Amino acid sequence: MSRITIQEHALPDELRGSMVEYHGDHDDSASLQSHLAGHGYVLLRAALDRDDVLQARDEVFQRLSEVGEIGQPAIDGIATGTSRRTEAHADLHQFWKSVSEGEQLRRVTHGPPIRKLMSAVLGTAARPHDLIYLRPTAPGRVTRLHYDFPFFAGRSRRIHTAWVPLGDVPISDGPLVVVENSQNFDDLIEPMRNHDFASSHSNDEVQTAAYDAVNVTDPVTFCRERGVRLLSTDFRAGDVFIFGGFTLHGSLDNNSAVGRVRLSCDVRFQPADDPCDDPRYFGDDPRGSKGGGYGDMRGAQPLA
Ligand SMILES: O=C(O)CCC(=O)C(=O)O
Repeated sequence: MSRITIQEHALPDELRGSMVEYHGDHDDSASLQSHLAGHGYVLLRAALDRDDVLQARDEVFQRLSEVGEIGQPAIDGIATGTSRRTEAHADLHQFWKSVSEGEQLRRVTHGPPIRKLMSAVLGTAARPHDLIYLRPTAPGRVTRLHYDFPFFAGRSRRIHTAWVPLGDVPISDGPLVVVENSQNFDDLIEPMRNHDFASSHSNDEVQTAAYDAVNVTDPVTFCRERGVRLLSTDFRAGDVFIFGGFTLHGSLDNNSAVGRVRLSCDVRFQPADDPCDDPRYFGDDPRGSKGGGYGDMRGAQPLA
């Protein structure tokens, strides 16, 4: 069995916990919101059609296979350790945009089932951002802990993330992780809540607010100091994990013993009635937080 690590620190058993599954009605807004408020997240099993999700996985990995990064059968997602992406595509921005806008992928991330689910969570008609973050995470890679609020605070303050595993993502492959009870860390949350990100959201400012305070030490020490655990689970294709801007999260390290790339997508939803004119997240070619849109994302860089 693979070692469980986060940012290359072994995760001791006593700091490991399982995310609490939501077993209620997926249409019951009050029940979903109460779970969200209590835990800081909602984990829904089999909320999306598994075959749809696997088709999206296949679509993405076929594109990465065409540039030599993923072996065949592509749907297995095994990294080759090589890449012809830069030779094959002069414009990495356009390449990544086209992968992120694949038809099967968008059916999962923007189709009726997830909209219905997110509308129930928000208690009002929900609208997804046009910009999505598709994350093929090769073995050895990780997402550091951060809060999302600084990125998305602006025109809407009710943005929630739907994190969608595109395939089964066991613990060994470095799925999403959340810090238990982090929705109540007022010392970290209040400065973010009180900051005026609507009028100033330069990338530096946002990155600093999202990452710096929680990464002064490593995640294991951070959790020990606060007396909390890191929560994750073995995700399956069809699951959806939902959280707001004040839940501290990142990923475990991808320690897949077979070299499998962890594939997931994070999609932001907000009330449809809130302004949707933020050029970072809406439009034909959204600029993203850093300004370079899809080309700025980690996924735009070759896997090897
Ligand atoms: O998938 C990951 O590695 C991180 C996802 C994330 O940070 C997010 O959904 O906000």
